[in-house]
This record gives sequence, C-alpha cells and structure tokens, in this order.
Amino acid sequence: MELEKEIASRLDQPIVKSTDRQLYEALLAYVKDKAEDLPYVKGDKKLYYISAEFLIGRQLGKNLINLGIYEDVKKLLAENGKDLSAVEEEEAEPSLGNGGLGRLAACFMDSIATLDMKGDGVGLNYHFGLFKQEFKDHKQYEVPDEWLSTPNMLRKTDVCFPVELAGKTYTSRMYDLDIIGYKGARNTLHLFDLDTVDDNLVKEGIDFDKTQIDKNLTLFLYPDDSDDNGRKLRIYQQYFMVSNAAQLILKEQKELGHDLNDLDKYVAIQINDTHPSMVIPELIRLLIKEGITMKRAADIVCGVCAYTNHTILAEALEKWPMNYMLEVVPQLMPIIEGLDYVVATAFHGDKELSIIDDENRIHMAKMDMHFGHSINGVAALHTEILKKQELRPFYDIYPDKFNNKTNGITFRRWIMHANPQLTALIDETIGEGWKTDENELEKLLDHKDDETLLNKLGEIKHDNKVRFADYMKKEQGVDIDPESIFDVQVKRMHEYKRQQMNALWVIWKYMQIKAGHLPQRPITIVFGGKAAPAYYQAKAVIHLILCLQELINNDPEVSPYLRVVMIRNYNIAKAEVTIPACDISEQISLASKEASGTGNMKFMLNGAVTLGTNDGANVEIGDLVGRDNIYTFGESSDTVINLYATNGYSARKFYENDKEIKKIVDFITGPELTKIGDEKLLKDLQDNLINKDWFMTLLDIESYVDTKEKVLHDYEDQTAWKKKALVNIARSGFFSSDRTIREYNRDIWHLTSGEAEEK
Ligand code: 26Q
Repeated sequence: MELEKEIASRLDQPIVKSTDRQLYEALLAYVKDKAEDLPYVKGDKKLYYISAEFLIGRQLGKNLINLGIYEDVKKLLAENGKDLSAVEEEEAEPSLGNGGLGRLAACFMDSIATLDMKGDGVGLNYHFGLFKQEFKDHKQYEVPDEWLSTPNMLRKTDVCFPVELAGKTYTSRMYDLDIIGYKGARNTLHLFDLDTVDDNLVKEGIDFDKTQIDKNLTLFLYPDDSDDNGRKLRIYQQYFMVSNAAQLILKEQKELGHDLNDLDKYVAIQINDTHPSMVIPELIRLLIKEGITMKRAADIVCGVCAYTNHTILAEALEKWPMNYMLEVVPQLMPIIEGLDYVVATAFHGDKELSIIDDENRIHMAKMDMHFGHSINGVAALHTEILKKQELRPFYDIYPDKFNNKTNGITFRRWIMHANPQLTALIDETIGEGWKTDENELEKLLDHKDDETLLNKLGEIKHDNKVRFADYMKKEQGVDIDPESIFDVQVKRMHEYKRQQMNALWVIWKYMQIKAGHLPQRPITIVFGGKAAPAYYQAKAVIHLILCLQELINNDPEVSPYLRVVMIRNYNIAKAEVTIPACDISEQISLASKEASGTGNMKFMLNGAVTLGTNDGANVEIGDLVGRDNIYTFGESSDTVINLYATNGYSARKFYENDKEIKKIVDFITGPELTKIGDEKLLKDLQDNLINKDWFMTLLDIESYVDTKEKVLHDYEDQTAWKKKALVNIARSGFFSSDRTIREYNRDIWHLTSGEAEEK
C-alpha cells in the first residue's frame, strides 16, 4: 500500500484535518506495524547488552529514518499543510537514563542492529524517567516525568519470570521495544517491570514511599547520585534486572536446544558499568541449579561476561554492604562468598584484590574483573588511567583482559535527524556512502578550499542558529541573537565538568565589558544540564548561572555584547536542536576526570570547534583534527593525578596570589548577584571554590580565559574558521558508534553473523 493510504487508514479523518497528536498516533501505529514486518537479525551467537539505563530519546523520527521513509513522510505531511517536526514534538521523550552512559547504550543498540549483529538490550521499564527540570527563583526544581501516559513504542508481552527479593517471590513482566537497524533488520530492547507498580505513589516532587517493593520497584530511575537516600531500593532494582536477564537468556538458549556448558559459544553479555554486575553470581546460581558444578559454572560465566568501566571517580565504583545483600538477595551471598574464596586462594588473601573488603562491603567492579573475560575503558586516555592507576592491581594480574573501546555516537540521530541540512550538503558533496561507511567523511577534505562549499557550511550553521533562537524564544521566551557567537556547554551538572569555570569566565567578561573592553562580536553563552536532586554544589552552580543570566541579559550596557542562556530541562530532543547551532564546544572537565564524553563527538560532527582540556576523548579529537582545528588548555592528567597524590593543590593560594582571580571569585557574593540570588547558596559556592575546589577550577582558569580569548579572536577570520569546522566534520568518522561496535565485536563478542563475519 502506498504511504498515503497507509497513514490515512490509521486516521479517522483526512490528514489535513488531523491534529499533530492524531498524526503522531497514526505514524506510531504505522511504524510499529512496519517494524513487525521486519525480520529479526539472524546469527549463531547473541549479545545481551545489560544496562540500568537506555536513554533512547524520542523514537518516531529515528525510526522513520531507519526505515528509510523520513523524507517521504515529511513530504506527504507538508503537502497537507503539516509539519513532521511538530508531529514529532507530540512524543513524550523516554528519559530512561541520566546522561552519557545511558545515551551510549542507546547509540549502541542502533549500531548493533544496523550492523546486522544479533544483540538485544535488557533493562528496566521505569514508569518515571529522569525528573523534569524546572526553574523557580533561579533554582532547580524536580518534577516527575510521566512518559508512559503518551502512546509509545512499547509492546506488552506475556513473558514473565519469578524473581525472589528479600525472600518473597514477585512476578515480572517483559515489555519489548523494536530496535530498527538503518535500512536493515531488527533487534529488541527488553524492559522489565512489575504489574503491581503504583504510579500514584509519585505525587508532589519525586519523593515517594520506599517501603512497598511491589508498588515502587520500577517506579523511577535513580538520578546519578552518590547520596545514600534509598540506596537499598537500587539493589532491588539491580537484582530484578539481572535476574530477569539471566532467566531470559537461559530460556532462549534452552529453546534453541543449546548445551549450557557451551554458553560462551552462543552468548555474550556486556555489563554496562557495575549496575548489572549481579548477573555474574545470578547466572552462576542458575547454572548450578541446572546441575553444573560451581567451578564449571564460574568458568562458563567468565567466558560470557565482559565489563565496561565508565568512570574514574572512585566514589562511583559500587560497593554494597553485605547486610543489605543478605537482606535483599540472600540467595546470591553463598555464591559471592564462594567467588571471594576462589580469589583469596588464588592470590594469597591479597586484600586489594578481594571482592569482599574488611568492612564487609562487596565490590562489584572487582567481581566483574575476576569473573569476566574483558575489562574496557571508553577512551584511550581513560583506559590508560585505569591500567596505570585506578585498576592497576588488576592490570598487573590480568593484562590481557584490558582493552580500550573509544565511545561513539550514532550518525543516524546525531546528524541525519538532528541536522538534515548538513546531511544534504554532505550527500551533495561526497555522495551517500558515509552513512554506512563513516570513514568516507574524509572525502570532504578534498573540498577544503572550495569556497562555495565553505559558504554553504556557514549558511547552514546560521540557519541552525536561527532555528535554536526561535526554539528558545518559543520555549523560554528568551531573546538570542543569531549573529552572535554560540558558545555551548550542555551536559549533566557536575563539579568535575566545571560549568563553574565557564561561569567564572562569564563574570570576567562582564567586568571587561563594564570596563569598556568590548568584544568584537556579541557572544551567547549557552548552558544546559540537570543536577542530581541531592547534589548541593551542582545546584549552587545552576543558581550562579541563572543569577548571571538575570543580571547580564537585563543590563543594557552588557547585553548587546554578552548573553547567558540556560536551557531548561536539557534532554535528547533539546540536544538535537542545540548541538547543530553551536560554534564553540565547551569540553572543559578537569583532566583525568571525564572518562570519554560523547557530547564532544556530537558537536564535532556538526561542525563546532572544541575548546577543551586534554581529557577523555578530547585527546583523540585533537589527534584526528590536528592542532589548528582544536583549542586545548589546562594542566595535563599526569599533573592533576600527581597533585592529588601529593595533596599539592591549594585553591586558596590561587585566590590570594592572583588579583584577577580574587576579583572574579569575590564577585559571586558581591552586590550585583546577592541582590538577585540566595546569599547563602552563593556564599557556599564561593567558600567551596576558595577552600576546597576539589576539581581544581582555579588551577586552569587563567589558561582557560587566555585560550577562550584566542578562540574568539580566531572566529573573526571566517574563512579559516569554516575550514576548521569542515576538518572537524571530515575527521569525525572515527566517532561513529558503528566503528565502536565493530571493535567490541572484533575483540570481545565475536558474533558470527552478517557484516560482523567479514570485518
Ligand atoms: C550510582 C549510584 C546511585 C545512583 C546512580 C548512580 C549512577 C548512575 C549513572 C552513577 C553513574 C551513572 C552514569 C555515569 C556516566 O554516565 N558516565 C559517563 O559515561 C559516558 C559513556 O561512556 C562517558 O562518555 C562519560 O565520560 C562518563 O562520565
């Protein structure tokens, strides 16, 4: 049936007379049916990517692209006076993740299906995704995100498993979501849930009664949080997830008639950070129940499981108190103690290596490293730091298990969907091959001196800036000048990412302008990101930014030259409008702290130039584009690591010895800002910067200011700048998640189907 009939048959009235919501529901139904017609990816071996987070974002646009019908649908709607983008806005974003790690899992699912590898995701069906962020009195407030009340891609199945939690048996239910490969077959994302969960428990804010597991187990996604509040429920969630995963895997393998002794021939499991680590003891437990010995079961599981580390912050490595585990998952404790005994015997009781420490806490990552066959970091520098520092004792005993898999992003969402104009320009210039072979983007380098192309690139950037400005006007009522330079820092709010350093630069620039040193061109500093609800310092930084926004944008002396804009409720949909509009990509984490970053890759792909530290994947971006096409500053990771080791950093010294720094920091509690904001919050932020500054903001502020001045100066040579943008786009092929996934498969999973075989 032709497209128009297909869609019309799912509507009660003609397209012209339909609302955007009716069109959304009709297109959703159509996509679901089309997906069901697609074959599943075939293969002898199957990957299960287990993750507590899948930040999949809106599905409609992405699915239309992967089905190859986005343009046709857009045209059809346009012919009827309808706008596909507006229809897409009707979909509630499934915010089933916090940030990088969850978004990575989503990009990976897309690439795995696109590369024709058999691989399903396993996670949880959170009724409320990551909270929605609102601003009031220049502060963040959290509001529940009820994404499930809008029709969506989920399919309720009749697959159910018994799961024992704290001695009681609960019955799970599996929901499936089709993952459609780009012009290919499909895999599945399995999200587990309990039928008894009661959405009414979440009322005002995101607080709820944490005592009744049957009513709240999958109620909400934990915000990325080191806070202890409700941690026990997180063990419940984690075990519920992995118990379902393990049962699903064994059920599928038995149905295929596979011998569980050969599980590693048929199954690969990727453990996404330590959140799913209990899958190791759980699988061992289930294999023992199948009559396999403990030793053999541990060997089998080791051959199947692989662990990815996403963070070097020590506090993020999960350690669960044994008494919690005994209460929630007593069935796992004999297994974990058995594994700990094996380790103690093999390594003569070396405490550094043991799974259970002296305080009776269970180290999830250590279990993964002993009883998994692969340990990977997510960028070259990160993996080196893991080997040399954080996980050194494990690298010494298992050097062959360690490997690097530099992160990537799916080009289907992050350029084809987010930046259709740039996509069309690239198609026009080098053909469409780059969409399936990302390295072909390098062909753009042949056109580096093509003035017409560079001008078109500039026009597209400008159009995207206008689109962003219009969007922000509509969403938040703010005025943004598309002729200004767009300098963008969007990501979770965290001290190590150093949004506060960017805010200090804003203060510096404000004072410069007040002193009559006017910039050559207006600058718009864009921030966006959520702070974990209990993260006081991160919330204080949001407060500072919102106060600066108020002060500066309303100052007639300053606002023609400088504006600050904080995007409310930054999410995937907003990222897709923001990133293509960016000129300068701020990636300014303290060197050694950002494992990889993936936003940096999205900006590069969309023709922004990075202003960053030598951290995470910024290092690889720099290697690829060359010194002329990136701006780096700040102390190296080696220096930073050494400063920590020797206790050698004193923020106060920088504050006291450098008048300029003192002036900037003092401004935080000066009359201009305290008139607008909460004096205590601003004072606490300032005290922290002077007396603690754990992430060494003042260490790098001077070189940051100097380098940013150079960037702003260089921007004025527009031809040279557009060339930088072009080189960034041309060299970004390496950061396609297709490349990342081919490497996971080549080195870790060894799936034997489709394209995987040939590479
Ligand atoms: C922990 C305890 C309790 C509640 C929540 C958590 C929690 C949840 C999520 C801890 C960490 C996370 C997420 C971490 C994360 O997103 N890490 C990022 O992973 C990206 C993908 O590899 C990297 O690019 C980023 O550098 C890294 O910060």
